[in-house]
Amino acid sequence: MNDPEGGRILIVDDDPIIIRILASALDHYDVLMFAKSGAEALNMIRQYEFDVILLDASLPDTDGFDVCRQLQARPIASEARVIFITGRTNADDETRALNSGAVDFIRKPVNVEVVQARVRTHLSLKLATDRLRRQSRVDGLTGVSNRLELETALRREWQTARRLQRPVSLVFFDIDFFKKLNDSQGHRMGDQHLQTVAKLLASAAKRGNDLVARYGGEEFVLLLPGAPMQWAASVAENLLAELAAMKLPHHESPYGFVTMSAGVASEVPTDENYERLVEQADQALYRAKNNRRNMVVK
Ligand code: GH3
Ligand code: MG
Ligand code: MG
Ligand code: MG
Repeated sequence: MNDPEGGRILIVDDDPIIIRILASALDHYDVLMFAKSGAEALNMIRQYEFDVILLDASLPDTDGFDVCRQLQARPIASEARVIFITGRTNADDETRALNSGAVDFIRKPVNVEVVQARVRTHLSLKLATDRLRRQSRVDGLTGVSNRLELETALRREWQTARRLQRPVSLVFFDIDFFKKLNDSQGHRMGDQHLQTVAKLLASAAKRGNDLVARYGGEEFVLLLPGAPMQWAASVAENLLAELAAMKLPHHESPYGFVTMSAGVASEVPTDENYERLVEQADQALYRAKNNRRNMVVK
């Protein structure tokens, strides 16, 4: 089995000899850091994201079990895989380690090849899980977020906005006469247009928590937390104008080129019901479609 690409590893041990042995066994990984106490380890874990943590059970200030339990309480750091390394011979320790959230347990004196093999296995699993999690949030064709990710983000931003009493805006976009575009230019060309539109919308998601998602076939959503209605509407107007200016040919459309319609909704949350915002944006889009299309309705 090959060593996986990447890998950020933290070694926690108060014994400098052990640190030296493990460091040279694992020096081919991207990031290798060391901590000599529980406090030092927790401090590093607060600052950096590790994939695998090799954790000594006996530390000067606390024990590894306690460090491991504290790790589980942190949402990000808890994803690091913890492997205990200990000189203790007590059989209960192995159970305690596994029950406190560790994935593996190695006894001292360490066999370097065993450490390498176990780190390799756990790191591969961790990186594969990360990859799958990333993929599960992204739309395969366009690379923007998928609907599931939009719903997660919207729920989170709705709560934040409710606490801060600021608006959340949502814009629904739908490409006009897309079925006719597919029929006349072929599905592959249709796919390319979807990618073009996704890229255009992504360019408008400028701030940290802005998000673009593909909501369905040729329907996209732009989530703009903290943006008032007028701001979201003008972002939408600009995007429609930019798409129209590309003049992507569409002979079955009365416009002669590819256009899209948009519906905007904005609200300062007063309750839990974020779905209302989705319905309002969707209804505004529907009005744009029943009007002349290639327009923004709010
Ligand atoms: P309107 O202006 O009212 O929005 O009309 P429309 O034709 O765009 O809307 P309609 O909902 O009738 O058609 C959407 C089309 O989008 C139908 C479907 O074949 C196409 N579509 C959905 N997903 C994909 C995809 O992944 N790739 C391609 N090429 N086409 C898709
Ligand atoms: Mg120790
Ligand atoms: Mg459409
Ligand atoms: Mg549609």
